Amino acid sequence: MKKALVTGTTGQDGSYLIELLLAKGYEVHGTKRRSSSFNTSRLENLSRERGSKPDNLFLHYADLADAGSLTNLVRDVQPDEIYNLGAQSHVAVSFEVPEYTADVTGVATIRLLEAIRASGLGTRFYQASSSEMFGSTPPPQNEETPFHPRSPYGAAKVYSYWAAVNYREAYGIHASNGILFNHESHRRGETFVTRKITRAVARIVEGLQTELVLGNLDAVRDWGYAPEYVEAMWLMLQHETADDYVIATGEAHSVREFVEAAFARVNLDWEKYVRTDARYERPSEVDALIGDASKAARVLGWKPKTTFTELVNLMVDEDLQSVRDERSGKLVRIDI
Ligand code: NAP
Ligand code: G4F
Repeated sequence: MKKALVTGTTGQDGSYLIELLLAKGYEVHGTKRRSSSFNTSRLENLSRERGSKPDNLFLHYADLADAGSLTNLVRDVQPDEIYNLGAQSHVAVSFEVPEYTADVTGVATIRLLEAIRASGLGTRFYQASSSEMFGSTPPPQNEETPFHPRSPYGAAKVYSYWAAVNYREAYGIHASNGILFNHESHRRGETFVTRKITRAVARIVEGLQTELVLGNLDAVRDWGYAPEYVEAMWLMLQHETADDYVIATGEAHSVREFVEAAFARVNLDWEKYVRTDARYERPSEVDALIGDASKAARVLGWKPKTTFTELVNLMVDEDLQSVRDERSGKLVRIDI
């Protein structure tokens, strides 16, 4: 049985990756952070489906800012694969907490790579790199496109990207970067723009909210469906040689188009509910990200399946269901 160690298990991607790895028969070890309130809600459906925590899932307290916690975990678990998904992942927030973001989203990658090097175990390493690294370099972006980050988050991800490349070249570690473009789902954090929109649409329909306040509606993103993107992470670590891959749909839409489609799903005119406020704009914006994932298709056989409209519809539908369940008292919180 293969063993995987995943950082960021309580996040959107972590929860989908855990499900994938468990389905493939892995023993999965995940990190979670101490929090004053429950922070494992995204893992709850695993418990709910089975009636208890899956036998092959082990959650450990660790923090990416705490080298000892990471080194001890690698030593104790002896994983075949590490997926480094943990990060301060919010671009706007990174302008408010730049040093913390540099540490957790940047330097922490070296902590994990050093733990692998010290262990001598031959553990394979996945680094959650980001299209945000391309920043102001115009689209389409692929593996050869130069980086020009536009946020402390983007700069920290560039540091981690090169750390993974360097440990591959210097020490022969099987370290791969997945340069993932935006990917969404109903498990997406509520303050990222897609989920903020679909949640607002559901709450407006249910009479719990009257307006939606956003920032820059002209930004263009390449939005895919998260469960398909974690499959690409796994494929990278199964490949004989480590390498770097762009994962994207190649289809571009503006925030305005996302808003339009989400309100259209419930037959509402978005212009009656949406206004903009400069407080949601960033000191420097990334105008357009559109990925060319042809290398991943050619080498890994990975291709996106869910279309933009399907993604918007499924997110709106799930949020409507959640709001209705919550109102009827159906949602029960279980800590895992
Ligand atoms: P997410 O939902 O924000 O999850 C981030 C995870 O990191 C959470 O589990 C969080 O724990 C954990 N974390 C934060 N600070 C930590 C710390 N100091 N120590 C340990 N864990 C910490 O992010 P996501 O959307 O799943 O993205 C996964 C990864 O892919 C991130 O590295 C992100 O930057 C990167 N990425 C995401 C996208 C995208 O479109 N989603 C695209 C490209 C790259 P808590 O739950 O306790 O906060
Ligand atoms: O949803 P967002 O916050 O995602 P962003 O900044 O593209 O970052 C996400 O994708 C990256 C991959 O490219 C990841 F690496 C990163 O971890 C994260 O998952 O914002 C998308 C766009 C931006 O241009 C933003 O300015 O939407 C615009 N926007 C407009 N109004 C807004 C809002 N963004 C947010 N979060 N909230 C708004 O009210």
